[in-house]
Amino acid sequence: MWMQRMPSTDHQTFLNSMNPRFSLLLFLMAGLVVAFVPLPAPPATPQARTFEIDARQYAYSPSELQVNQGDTVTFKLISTDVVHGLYVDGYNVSAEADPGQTATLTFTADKPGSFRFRCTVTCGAMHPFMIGKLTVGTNTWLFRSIGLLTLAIFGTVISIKQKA
Ligand SMILES: [Cu+2]
Repeated sequence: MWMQRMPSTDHQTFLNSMNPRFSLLLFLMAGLVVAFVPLPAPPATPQARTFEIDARQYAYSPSELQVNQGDTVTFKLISTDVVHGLYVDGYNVSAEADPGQTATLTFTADKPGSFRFRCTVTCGAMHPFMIGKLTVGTNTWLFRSIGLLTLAIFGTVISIKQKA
């Protein structure tokens, strides 16, 4: 016997007709897209940023720096005791400052990610541990987390409706 199916007029009908496993898969995929699809351009306007970094045995101060992708970054490396260097992993740029002197290093932070910077001059026993971290990022994680949160709320609502 042929049953004529009523055209679905509201979301409730559409959602109820969806296989729960299929909709779960759909949401997982949407979540992955939101989390990992690269955005074409950094949302922040590039700026010129200067950091004064004190170098002494065996630490940089500050040792953790955060810039936005595209920024023109200048490090003023100030050695306060012995000769120290600073080399940024991934960017292959470096500077070396004599005691009491300042060395300047400028580069464009065009690659996103976390990069170690390290001393290039053997300045003493703990020299290998003289490292810092430069984070070149955008604000995309904020947008991505908002997207994921929205998806999670939708997913919860749908699964509740399907159980009802
Ligand atoms: Cu050193």
